[in-house]
Amino acid sequence: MSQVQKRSACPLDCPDACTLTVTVDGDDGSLIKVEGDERNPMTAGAICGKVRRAADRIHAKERLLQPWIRSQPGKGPGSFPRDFKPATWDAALKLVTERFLHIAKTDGAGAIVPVSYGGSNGTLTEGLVDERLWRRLGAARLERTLCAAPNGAAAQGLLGKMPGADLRDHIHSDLIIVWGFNPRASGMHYVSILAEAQRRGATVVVIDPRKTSIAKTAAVHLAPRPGTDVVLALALVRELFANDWQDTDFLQRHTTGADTLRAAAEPWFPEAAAAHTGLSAADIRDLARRFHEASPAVIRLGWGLERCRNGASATAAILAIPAVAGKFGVRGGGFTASMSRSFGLETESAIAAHKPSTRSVNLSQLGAALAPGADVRTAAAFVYNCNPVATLPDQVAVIAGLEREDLFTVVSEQVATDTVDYADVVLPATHFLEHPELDAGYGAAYLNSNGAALQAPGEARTNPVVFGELIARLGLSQDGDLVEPEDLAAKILADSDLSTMQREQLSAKGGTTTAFELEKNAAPMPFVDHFPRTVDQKVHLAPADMPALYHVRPEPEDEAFPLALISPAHIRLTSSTFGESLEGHVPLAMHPVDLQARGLESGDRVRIFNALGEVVTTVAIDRDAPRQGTVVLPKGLWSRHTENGRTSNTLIPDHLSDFGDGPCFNDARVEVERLS
Ligand SMILES: Nc1nc2c(c(=O)[nH]1)N[C@H]1C(S)=C(S)[C@@H](COP(=O)(O)OP(=O)(O)OC[C@H]3O[C@@H](n4cnc5c(=O)[nH]c(N)nc54)[C@H](O)[C@@H]3O)O[C@H]1N2
Ligand SMILES: Nc1nc2c(c(=O)[nH]1)N[C@H]1C(S)=C(S)[C@@H](COP(=O)(O)OP(=O)(O)OC[C@H]3O[C@@H](n4cnc5c(=O)[nH]c(N)nc54)[C@H](O)[C@@H]3O)O[C@H]1N2
Ligand SMILES: [Mo]
Repeated sequence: MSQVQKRSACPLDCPDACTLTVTVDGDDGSLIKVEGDERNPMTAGAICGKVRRAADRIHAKERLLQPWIRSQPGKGPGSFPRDFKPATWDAALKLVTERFLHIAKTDGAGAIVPVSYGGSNGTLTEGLVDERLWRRLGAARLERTLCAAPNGAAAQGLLGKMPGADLRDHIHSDLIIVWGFNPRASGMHYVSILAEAQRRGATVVVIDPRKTSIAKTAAVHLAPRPGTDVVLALALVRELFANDWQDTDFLQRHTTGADTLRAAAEPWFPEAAAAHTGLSAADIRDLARRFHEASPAVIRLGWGLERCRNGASATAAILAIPAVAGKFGVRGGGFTASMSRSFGLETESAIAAHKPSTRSVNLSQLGAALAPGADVRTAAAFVYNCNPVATLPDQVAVIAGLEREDLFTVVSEQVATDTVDYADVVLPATHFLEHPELDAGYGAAYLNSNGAALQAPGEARTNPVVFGELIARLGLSQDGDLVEPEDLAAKILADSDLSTMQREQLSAKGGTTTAFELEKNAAPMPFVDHFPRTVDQKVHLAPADMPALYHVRPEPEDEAFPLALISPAHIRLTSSTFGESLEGHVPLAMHPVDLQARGLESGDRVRIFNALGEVVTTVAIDRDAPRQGTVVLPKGLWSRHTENGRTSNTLIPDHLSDFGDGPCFNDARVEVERLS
């Protein structure tokens, strides 16, 4: 048997953007193995089990291999494939075209709602040909706020989304605060970076309501109550000013709004912050002192803390800390949040369509938009790059919307997810190894561009092909439309601000390039190589268009539901992706004292409930132990992972964050009781 090695890269929703070598059978092109390679030095040859076992998804029994059309009503669990008949692509797309044209004529095209997120997609399969279709059709505009919206609003307001320190530079740090990030599950290569930094003598501080594996090896672990980070960060800012530890020179030269920030922080003296966060005043004082004294000192900002009513304010206050303390300008100092803006990819002219002024729908409130009594009727939903039944807030409302037999729902998917049970038309989609992709990492500052490593199985088609075909069938094609992935990628790269060096590297290094200057072999540094992308290139500590920033919204307190529910990443899943291969029910993790108070023992069957609904599963004492008063049921679970088919999302309210209109997954408050 001959073997052929192909280059690829992982676009899954993870900061690490691993470069891959895919070994295929030279005769039939079938997959032999997927390995990490060295082109991206952060991958350094190692990848996670999810992608090493890519064959499990590619050949899953749940894999969709042909289009299907609903033949009888019965939307809901078990409907697929029971209520469906196999169809040709022609018949399936004909039906979609007819229904869309009819809706456009009767309700108006704004009644058609695209439902996509695309965290696990690069630029070629999300927001490109699909976006061209929705704009030209005049479909509802989707606000893709499901993740990083509060974080993004804060990073935009303060810094114009300036990328922070390169993650690999953290090995030079003396103090690293890992704040609301769990790399063991969410981006494993940072675990080795932390270990290397510790070996070199760095102090690691973890701020997380759970004692995660990195918290166990850290010098300091602070476990605040979920959603209280804004107060902790403001208290640290206050301590810096109160002790005259602020970097006055940096504040004057590189920031605006320091006085406003200082005033907002003023009420949060350590004792007040301790009462609010559940930490001790001594620990808060100690952390401020450590951050002041250490250099280089850096904050690795995760996403756990943005998912609440104060999410943008929390992110903003944390991003302000290194500016106040003057921690920039040294390698391994400052902060690292999302690195996704390292490459300035520009898609507008490849999309080639104007944004219509149709109604907008916030993905985080899809349930409300689909409700029968909604202000504007939604007549059709086209789901792709998203698994709304598993991942959106207020699951009960989302399901109620999708159950409507008068809603025409198209689902384009790789595998039969819970959402497929609510479809009218099912379209089989390609896996990332089966389509070309162009993707910038949001942790590792790498840009990957590659062709398909494998042939698509059955009749699976790539997103650009499907949306291109729909554009043609709907009569929306225009001369000069780019449709081939290679042409689209070339156009996007031509329009981007990649340097000549990066362009050369991209072709020479087999489809991967970095934000590094090769000659220097050193990553660009904030306030040395680049500056905030605000109008005056300064940090806007109190952005003019965010006047209510740092106003602390109170706890979503409810005596009947005293436990805070958080739903962090599961190590075996990527959001809900790979749910098909996770077996058994997933337990709720609880603190021993909370178990005891309810007469519960590990392994008991329980009902987790609030006013929105209930989840039935078991309880356990988890090794990533949550603090007292906080319970954990991971995100991304499928209906098969609990006894009653509901997941944490059933318990999550659909109110939005302070800025960015993001979901507030961590504002869920619940009670737990034993079932016999
Ligand atoms: N294996 C795997 N990897 C993933 C994902 C996955 O689902 N599985 N998801 C990907 C995606 S979409 C994203 S956005 C990233 C997310 O990556 P992370 O930032 O790691 O996101 P989470 O797992 O949601 O939360 C991280 C940590 O924050 C803690 N946390 C929760 N609430 C709070 C809070 O209020 N304050 C503080 N300080 N900490 C809190 C949680 O206990 C958790 O340990 O990971 C990506 N990588
Ligand atoms: N309870 C709770 N829920 C959460 C969160 C939380 O903290 N708590 N966090 C949220 C976060 S951080 C995120 S990012 C979201 C993610 O929410 P989603 O985007 O809904 O989650 P994914 O599992 O990434 O779903 C992507 C789906 O797209 C499919 N897909 C992948 N590639 C393609 C393609 O090329 N074409 C087509 N047609 N389909 C494709 C995959 O098979 C997968 O089923 O979930 C959010 N949900
Ligand atoms: Mo995410």
